[in-house]
Amino acid sequence: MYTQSTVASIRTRCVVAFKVYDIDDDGVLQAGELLQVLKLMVGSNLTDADLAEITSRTMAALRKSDTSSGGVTWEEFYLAMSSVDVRRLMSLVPECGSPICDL
Ligand SMILES: [Ca+2]
Repeated sequence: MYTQSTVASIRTRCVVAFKVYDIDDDGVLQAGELLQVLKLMVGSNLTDADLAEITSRTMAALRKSDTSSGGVTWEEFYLAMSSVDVRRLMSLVPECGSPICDL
């Protein structure tokens, strides 16, 4: 059970993560954006085929509705992130104070 402050922290981390992934800032996470961020995160440790597979699976897991763009809305993203061990997942997102949080 999360405390109210932990829930707020999780939401803040989700907001930061969504902003990182939503490169064109249109409010929808597209597969191409997720792929670009994953490439930056893993460098050459995975093949393009592996990254495409991870992107496809992740988008399918995040998407709850059939949006016209095929992307993932903020609401879908937050709902998905709230239903898993978010603290563990979001440990990949740097703490605020790092340059990536200055979005
Ligand atoms: Ca976008």
